[in-house]
Amino acid sequence: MLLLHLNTVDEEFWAKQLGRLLPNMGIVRRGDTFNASDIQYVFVWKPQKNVFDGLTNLKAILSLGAGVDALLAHPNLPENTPIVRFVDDELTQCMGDYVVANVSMHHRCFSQYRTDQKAKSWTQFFPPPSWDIRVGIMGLGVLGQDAAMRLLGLGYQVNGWSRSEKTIKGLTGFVGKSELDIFLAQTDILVNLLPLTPDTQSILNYPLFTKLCRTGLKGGPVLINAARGGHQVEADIARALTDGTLGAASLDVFEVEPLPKDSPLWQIENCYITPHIAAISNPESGASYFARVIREHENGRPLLNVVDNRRGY
Ligand code: NDP
Ligand code: OXD
Repeated sequence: MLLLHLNTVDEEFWAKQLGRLLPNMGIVRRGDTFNASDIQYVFVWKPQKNVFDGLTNLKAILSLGAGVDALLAHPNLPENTPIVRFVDDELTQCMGDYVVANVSMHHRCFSQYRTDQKAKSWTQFFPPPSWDIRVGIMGLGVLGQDAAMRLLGLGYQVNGWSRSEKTIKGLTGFVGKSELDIFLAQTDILVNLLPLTPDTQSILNYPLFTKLCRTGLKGGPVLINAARGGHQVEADIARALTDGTLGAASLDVFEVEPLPKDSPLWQIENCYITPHIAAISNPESGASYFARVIREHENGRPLLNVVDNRRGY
């Protein structure tokens, strides 16, 4: 039996989609009558504290989030129950779209021309070709690799930083803490697609911004963060954008969401804010992914995309 525990999304719609795809699996929602000990799979998004109470026969926890930092911090997370995270083509495509749009916007100096337009100023500056711009992607997982391929296809130079070595055609990879500074020194536009873990918490801070390359983009290096607000120190971003250490930033995620009304980031001209919308998936393709996970597992195959709880992603 599968229990749905999805907050802030249309749980009923997900239940219908999954019911259609898994006709032999009992599907229940909170409020339905069921025996907690019959639940084999629980599908969660922003779970409440009591979600796992009585679920003594769980085979897996299914996470609607691709990022599992909040789930891993759940106070009652059952030990030793595998967590399957969300990996989905539409989500990946949307994230790539977000990254490409923001890299292009900053590379082509749209914010400068917007300012000039408001001032009715005709000031010619020709942005360099994309092959002169170095984009550095932190995190070369599902989303980072896809964004890298998309940017390579547009002609950008792409570097990546990850925990383990990667061989990706056309991309220069840097590995671990010891190579972080060399990676940053070769980065004009920094894209963060790391998971939030104790190692990556607050990694986007002022000292890190000072290590980015200052010569590639006219206005200074750019930060794009579409991963988690916990990666960024917002006071440092505000300071760096104000004193020119950063030329601009595109932020989709924040330390506190929704971003509080009194955050200085709202007022900073060269800060581009979106409300955690970089990537989402529709329930049709999401349900077919989770139905496949369950179906294959019920047929004796290993679970897909299982989180390594010790690593934190
Ligand atoms: P993956 O788990 O597939 O990839 C994570 C990558 O980060 C891997 O390459 C990993 O290295 C690297 N990494 C992890 N820890 C470190 C470290 N300490 N130092 C260097 N590299 C590290 O994640 P996804 O690509 O699927 O997703 C990334 C994040 O994007 C999610 O965790 C989530 O927070 C965020 N997200 C945001 C969304 C939004 O709408 N804004 C939507 C979806 C996701 P290695 O390969 O060596 O293991
Ligand atoms: C996710 C997200 O992690 O939407 O899936 O942020």
